[in-house]
Amino acid sequence: FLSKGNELGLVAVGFSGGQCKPGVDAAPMALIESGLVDQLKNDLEYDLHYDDQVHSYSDLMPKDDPEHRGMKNARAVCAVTKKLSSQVYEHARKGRFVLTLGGDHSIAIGTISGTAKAIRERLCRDMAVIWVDAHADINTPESSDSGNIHGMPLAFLTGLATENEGSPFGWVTEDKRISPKKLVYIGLRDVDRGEKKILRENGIKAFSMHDIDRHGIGKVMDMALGWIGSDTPIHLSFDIDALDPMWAPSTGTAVRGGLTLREGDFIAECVHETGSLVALDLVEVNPSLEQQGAAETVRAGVSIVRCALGDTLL
Ligand code: B3U
Ligand code: MN
Ligand code: MN
Repeated sequence: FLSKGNELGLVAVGFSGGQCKPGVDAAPMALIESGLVDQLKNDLEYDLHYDDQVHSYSDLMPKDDPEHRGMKNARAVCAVTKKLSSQVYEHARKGRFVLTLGGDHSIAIGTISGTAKAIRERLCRDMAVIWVDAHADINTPESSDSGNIHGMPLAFLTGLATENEGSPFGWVTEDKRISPKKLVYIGLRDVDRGEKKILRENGIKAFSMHDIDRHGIGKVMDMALGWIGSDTPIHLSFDIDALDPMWAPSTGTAVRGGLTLREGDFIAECVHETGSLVALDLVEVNPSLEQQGAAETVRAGVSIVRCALGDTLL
């Protein structure tokens, strides 16, 4: 009921302004060159829709981008995510599955706002988000120590941080947001003190690495999907740093003690099996870091996308 046949909208967002390390902008190209698009077309039989001109977003970059509420590059992130939001919305509105290749995680402001609005209009449903990450990415501009917007997307998307019309993120209005009750985390292990308070006070569902150790990933997926409930459209936002650096070393803020490659794939497979997945983001692959590990990090990313899109072993 959710997506129309095998139609897939692909959006490549080589954007790195949500954090300070260059290189994450090269990820979409690296993922595509390693065969991702061919595999989606030939092995998984998707009908791909790219945007006719591959958008570089560079024409959107402001010349002057002073700090705003302590946020770095607020106007650049705003310009890219606002454009991205309408690209994703257009795909989702037509019933296509939307695959977005990042880019740092600030781009989720664009992707999730786009799908949330389209799903609301098309299916009259509130969408759920599964956020797989070592980090909670829910700092408000005020609670953030770094000022990096890739640590804040969920604050804007849930309405815990808001801006007035005319300010950079004033365009993220109610119709483009999700409820904090419809957000589920998997893989957390590096959460700021202010973020823990936000999670507690808003009753946000989170499965940390501790929970995965205690229950196993199978039980955790049952609980995560049970919390969301059946027949709820799901947007999966997958930060490659959820995986242990053993499997995905080439990422901006690697944290040890993470998911195995199989646990990451398993999460993607379980979400696919619900039949309710409407969109996937794959973010924070940075092929310029840890030269040795770049190829295997890209490979891990390709594998997660394939699993989420219905690749089966048997
Ligand atoms: N919570 C920290 C660190 C961080 C968030 N996301 C990543 N790192 N990748 C922050 O900057 O908000
Ligand atoms: Mn993240
Ligand atoms: Mn992260």
